[in-house]
Amino acid sequence: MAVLYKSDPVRGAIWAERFAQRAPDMAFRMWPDIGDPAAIRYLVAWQPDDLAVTLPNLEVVFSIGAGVDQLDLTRIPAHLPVVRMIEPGIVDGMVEYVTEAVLAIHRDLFDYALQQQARVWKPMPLRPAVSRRVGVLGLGLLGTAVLQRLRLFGFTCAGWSRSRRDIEGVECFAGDTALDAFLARTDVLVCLLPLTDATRGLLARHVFAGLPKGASIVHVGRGQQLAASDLLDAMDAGHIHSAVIDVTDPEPLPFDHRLWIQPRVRITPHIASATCAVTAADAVLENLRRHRAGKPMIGEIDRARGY
Ligand code: NDP
Ligand code: OXD
Repeated sequence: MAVLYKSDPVRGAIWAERFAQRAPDMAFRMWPDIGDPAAIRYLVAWQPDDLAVTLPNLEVVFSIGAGVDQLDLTRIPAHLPVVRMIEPGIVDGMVEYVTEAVLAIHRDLFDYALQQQARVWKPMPLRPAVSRRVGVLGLGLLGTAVLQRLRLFGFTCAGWSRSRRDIEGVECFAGDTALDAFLARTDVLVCLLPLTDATRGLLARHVFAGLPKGASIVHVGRGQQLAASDLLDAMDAGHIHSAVIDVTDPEPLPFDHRLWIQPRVRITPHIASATCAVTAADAVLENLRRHRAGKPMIGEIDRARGY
């Protein structure tokens, strides 16, 4: 019985070592050296291409990332469970990234960077964290972890999800009908939604208009959720103050894109978080054990919902 890994080979070497230590009975194959295709029961990949169709005895497809939007679910036979990556490394990285971004916005670092360029020494009033209302779109694994950390700084926190959630110290909004009320109370909007048909293009004109004047954006979901030209228009109009953007459409962001040159936009190349090879291998090993024992796996997606 074998696992086929199709992703970054450098990290793959760490996975191979972990599997050899912790599951010596399970052969670990690294694409394109797949060996006997009939022996492969589990596939770990960012993009499986047509492997999910051609491997005759495949039992589960594991996404190497937290998101699954990069998978073409129509090319994964309906009987195969699809499992996303849930491991502590991704959570820690995202909490760090969003916390830094929210603090940079809160402490006016975009304005101070511009002042520095102009050699201007001009303190601005210091606002208490409680007066800054942070709102997170998406209250899943990552959104919840981010809010739990931001609360510790004293920010006034809220979140929005599809179904109703209950997170201590966080005002929770649910469903499309609650979106406007959520936006109206949000000074720093963080997007941690999965990309689905319902969230594609969500960060657009009406969302920016629904935020209070002077609000800022931290976008760490997926590039296709953001209408970049609407954001730039809202910034040019002075309605949105600043934006931290980790995901763009397309990636890489084209050299001549206007986002690069807007002085209150900070761009990073989709690095907000990433799986940590050791803990990711452990997460898949745990799911293999569960699957073999007939137990539910952690992170199995609902294909109908798309996440
Ligand atoms: P989860 O699946 O755990 O959570 C998703 C959340 O989004 C849930 O609360 C869900 O609502 C909510 N949601 C989904 N669709 C809608 C909708 N139409 N309306 C309102 N709420 C909705 O995902 P994670 O927290 O693990 O990850 C979120 C995303 O972060 C990933 O899909 C990926 O795109 C992105 N990501 C980005 C990374 C980066 O480096 N930039 C790294 C890792 C992930 P409900 O609770 O009701 O189900
Ligand atoms: C992920 C990502 O989904 O890296 O894991 O964006």
